[in-house]
Amino acid sequence: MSVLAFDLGASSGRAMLGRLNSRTIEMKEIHRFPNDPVRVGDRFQWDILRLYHEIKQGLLRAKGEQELPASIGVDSWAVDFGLLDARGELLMNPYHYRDPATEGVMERVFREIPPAEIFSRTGIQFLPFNSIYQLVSIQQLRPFLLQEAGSFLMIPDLLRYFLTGEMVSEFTNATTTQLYNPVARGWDDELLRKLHLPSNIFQSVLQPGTMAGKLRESVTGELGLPSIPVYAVAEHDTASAVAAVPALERSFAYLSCGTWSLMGTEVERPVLTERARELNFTNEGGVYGTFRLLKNIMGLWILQEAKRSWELEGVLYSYSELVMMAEAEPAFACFIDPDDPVFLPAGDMPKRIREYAARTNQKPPQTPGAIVRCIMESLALRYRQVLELTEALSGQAFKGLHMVGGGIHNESLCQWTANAIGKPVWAGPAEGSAAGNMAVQWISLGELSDIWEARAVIRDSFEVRVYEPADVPLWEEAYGLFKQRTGGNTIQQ
Ligand code: LFR
Repeated sequence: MSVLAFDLGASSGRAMLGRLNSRTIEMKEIHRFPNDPVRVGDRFQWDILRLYHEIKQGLLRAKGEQELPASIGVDSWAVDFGLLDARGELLMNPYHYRDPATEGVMERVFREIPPAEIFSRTGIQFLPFNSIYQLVSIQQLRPFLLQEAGSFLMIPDLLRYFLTGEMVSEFTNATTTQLYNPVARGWDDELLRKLHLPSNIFQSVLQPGTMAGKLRESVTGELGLPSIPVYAVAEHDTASAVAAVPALERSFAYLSCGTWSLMGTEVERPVLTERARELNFTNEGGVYGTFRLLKNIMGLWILQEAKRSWELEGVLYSYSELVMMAEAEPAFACFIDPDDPVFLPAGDMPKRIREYAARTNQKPPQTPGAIVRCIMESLALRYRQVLELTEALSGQAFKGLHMVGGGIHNESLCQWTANAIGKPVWAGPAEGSAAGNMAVQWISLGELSDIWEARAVIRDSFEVRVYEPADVPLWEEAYGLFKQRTGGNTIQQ
């Protein structure tokens, strides 16, 4: 039985058709499209209608395949949303989570509600772009939007609404707003009240795996398709990626590696301790009653933006060229803390890295190769640091690390990660989010019995490459240096 997964990342989206033949998944990319956010003045926004257009193109391509999908699911990055008026029409272009307007908002909110209270109510890490702070920023800059708003829908909810006409929210992604209470299992009305945000715009929250409507008439008419069911899958892309981790054991650590690096473990219950808050870990909703105890690491974003800076200067490097240039550079020359807030907004990363080096008494890297080496080594060492914190917080010792997502195409990064953590890395699948999106659909359709069967099928269907650790003493020494030079990390504390 085939299913269709739309997986939208921060830089590209894809429509993947999955076929389950007895116990093997065949995945085919039927449509891929860029996701280019648009800067207008000093605001940074998603081109949501273009994304919806591309979703329709994906549906048209599915028509050309030998069998129509039995169902459809949409996942995307988290935290961003659209506001709709009482008639269900979009009031605004959703803002990009890297839009500068949220700067300083979190700190202002803390004057009204102490961070300890926000964390105990939501279990979510403090990131300046969480939906809660975006909403407060809208309240300050464009209050009429909230006065007019009839509903709030996260990006995948919104696209699903365009497809089906049904307005419902989905659990895994709802948790990332930092407005959802995982213990009370609902939107936190008290937080909303304290912030003077309207509570009537929030929709009921479905668990992943619930049928959430069918293609509406206007869509079936326009595209010449039957009324295919649309499921609420694990609509946060990271939740879908974690669902697809091909783990053998219940206790496992993962690193979902794309624009962001998300590292953590799956837990049965949110960890709402003081320690979790101090370390700024999050408890995002997972599939089938689980939670994702994890931490955001800035990830390959820094490399993507550096590449873009060189492009703007007129030099176009491919990722493999950049990685090869990095491999030719001397090891451990300069480290950054990838989670330093200076690396969050879009902009000139090579310059920011050089400034960071100067600020921390290191020799600033000059060539693209040296800069990329610095980024990749620093990421691998930061992974080691966050893995240790994950172990401490969850009281587990992991035998190795599962890496999923497009970042695993960077083989040196996988190898250096294994070296840095001194444990094997199991890399695969690269299309983790799409696989997890499909798995939830197949479970709902009765084709797979549960998430553990899905993980076993994923393990058998995709290559999982093993990277054994090497040069461990050298990396151990480098880890000491990394900690010295990057100490005082604000996100970690
Ligand atoms: C990864 C991701 C992260 C989330 C970030 C912003 O694609 O969904 O989990 O923190 O994007 O939404």
